[in-house]
Amino acid sequence: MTGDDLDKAQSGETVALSLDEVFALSRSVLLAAGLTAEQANPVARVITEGQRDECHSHGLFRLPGCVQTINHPRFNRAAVPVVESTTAAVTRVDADFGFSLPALEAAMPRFVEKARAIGISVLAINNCFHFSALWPEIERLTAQGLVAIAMTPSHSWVAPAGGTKGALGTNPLAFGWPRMGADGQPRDPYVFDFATSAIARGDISLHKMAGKPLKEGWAIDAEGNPTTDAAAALDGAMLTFGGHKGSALSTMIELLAGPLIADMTSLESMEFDDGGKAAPCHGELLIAFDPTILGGGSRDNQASSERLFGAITDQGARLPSLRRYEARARSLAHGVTIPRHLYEQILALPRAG
Ligand code: NDP
Ligand code: PYC
Repeated sequence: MTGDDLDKAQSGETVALSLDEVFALSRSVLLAAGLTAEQANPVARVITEGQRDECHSHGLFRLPGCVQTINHPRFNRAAVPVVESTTAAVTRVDADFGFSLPALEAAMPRFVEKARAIGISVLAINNCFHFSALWPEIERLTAQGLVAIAMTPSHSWVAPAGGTKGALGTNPLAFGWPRMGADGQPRDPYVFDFATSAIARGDISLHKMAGKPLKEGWAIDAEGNPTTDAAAALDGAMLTFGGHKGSALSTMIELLAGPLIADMTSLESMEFDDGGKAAPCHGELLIAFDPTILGGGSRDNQASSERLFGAITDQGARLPSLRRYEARARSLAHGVTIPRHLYEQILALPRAG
């Protein structure tokens, strides 16, 4: 907790929670909403990790939306993921119309084992409701010494470059590279995880709640005019980052984590939702590489990657995830603070036990 956070907590604007309290609160709300413990535990863990790393759009803020998702008629509260080992490189897991995270957990051992055995492993998650940031799963893979990529569509809230209506999702893309310190000990991995929209939709909602204007270039209103008003943006369409480049990258994610793995695009996910305002339901694609096999040991991949990271940081630029790692250290030492209105919104939800 920073000094500023402490002031706000003392003035009553925010509420201080330990990480154990964040997990217990999340779990009890998810159980009361009707999830099994097998579904609730991985979801509560990722919400806690999001709050711990001060990723406010994907921490406790997501809990009311998870309850809304669980109450959607197409959500399966008793979902049991089914893992299918398709080829030497490919694993598929059917999430059974539950959340993505329990399916990922069920498939993870086989996914990792295949990367270790043949150097590359592809995991297709199907039929999953998806609300979470991708870096927690990327970090699970880098912790095993693997290089990893993950991507997923969402709902069609985002206009393509040159267009005026939602056709693409906010489609996150995440990448992780494991790092070793000079002492041979693992250090925080290089990880980026970003929406291919100019900003995550969750952040637009947070701007609306805080009454803050959006940056120019993030969104257009329902008539297709540029807007910095969060409510108008939520009714209109978001824009991709980087113009036509983000638009193409987002389209690639639609194709790879949609039709390629026989799952829904963001357009189809939005139709499937049928106005229920649940988290998007679709597929997710993950790829893991074992650097010891791909590099064949012919070159010190850590020395050259560290040289590259040094060339970035030595000129004052920062690596992605540094903000998160600093927030994590703070939260592990002192817990987190959340806005009181969010805490009260969560306390108003039914809780188990
Ligand atoms: P941001 O734009 O805030 O950050 C994107 C990435 O860039 C992060 O890895 C961040 O690291 C890094 N970064 C930010 N600023 C800098 C900088 N100055 N120098 C170097 N690196 C920097 O995130 P988004 O709004 O695009 O996305 C937020 C989250 O939303 C993601 O975790 C994503 O997975 C999630 N999301 C999930 C969706 C889903 O369907 N499940 C859909 C869309 C988004 P750091 O965190 O350390 O700042
Ligand atoms: O913030 O864009 C977003 C988002 C969509 C699904 C989960 N998060």
